[in-house]
Amino acid sequence: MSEINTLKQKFSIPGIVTIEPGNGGLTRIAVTTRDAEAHIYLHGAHVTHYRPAGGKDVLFMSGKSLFQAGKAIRGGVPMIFPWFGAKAGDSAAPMHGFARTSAWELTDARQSPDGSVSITLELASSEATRKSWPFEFALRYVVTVGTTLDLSLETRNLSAGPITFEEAFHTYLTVGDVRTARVEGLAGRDFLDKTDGAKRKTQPPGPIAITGETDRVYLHTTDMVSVTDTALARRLIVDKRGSRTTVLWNPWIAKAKAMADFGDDEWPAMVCIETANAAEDAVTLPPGQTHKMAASIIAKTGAKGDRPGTNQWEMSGGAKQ
Ligand code: TA6
Repeated sequence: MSEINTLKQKFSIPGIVTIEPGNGGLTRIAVTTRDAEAHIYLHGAHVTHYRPAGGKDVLFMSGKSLFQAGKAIRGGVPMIFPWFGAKAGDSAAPMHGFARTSAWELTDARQSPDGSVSITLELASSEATRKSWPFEFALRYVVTVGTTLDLSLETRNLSAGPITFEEAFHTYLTVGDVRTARVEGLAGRDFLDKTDGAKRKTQPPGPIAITGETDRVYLHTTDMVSVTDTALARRLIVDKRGSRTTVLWNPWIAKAKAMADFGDDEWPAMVCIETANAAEDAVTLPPGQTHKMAASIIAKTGAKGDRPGTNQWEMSGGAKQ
């Protein structure tokens, strides 16, 4: 029996969750609830689509993305682990780690009483991962599809000693026009400016306008970030827990042209707000311990939205990691 049929038998929920061949024939989980729909590929545990009921697509997907083994999908929410960007001291290692090009295992699909659907995918260390990262680990990624898109990644250290890793939900948000969008929630934070030799700078007060290639790693920030998109008359909010880094990226014109899997004219339609632990915020985890990073992606149409620069989990009384 095919992989898809086996998975369908075990995990499908009639009318809510199905498993199907997606782009490039890659196995895709399709979730449809009264509140939203989403697509998640086993390849890279990659969320490629999330649309709240009655709303517009929240995640940007490049029309030129590849869908093939060994290649990252361009758009949606690439899963970045265990290093961010280039691997220090190993130019042959894949950018952004191996998690986004690995085959993850679907291990659970369930609907909650509130109607949201949680999909669990797992990835464990293997001969393949040890080649570039000689440590034992287990990842558990829970994607919850409802009125918000909630992502939760647990990393368990199965090694005899501590492990140090970087991680990110490299989230591509759809905007009507990045040139008129404004990003809030990062004022006063230090960042590494990757368009300027990774120089350390401090974000001035006020909303951020994107006026050129922008590639900034904001450090030691646990705050919610919002993108006010006047072109689509909505605010997209990325709230988070267990993350101390936020990355802001738009390739702009030249970089867009330089990416074969990204349309030359696609850069105005996206901005990445990445929930991460990277650079100085890399995580060091003792043996046997587990670290959790979570994000909540919220689309508010026309509303004033939440006050940026705070953490909704805290405001709702949730524990802060
Ligand atoms: O998160 C921003 C960034 O690190 C940029 O420097 C750019 O490289 C982007 O990620 C995309 O990386 P990728 O390997 O997916 O082409």
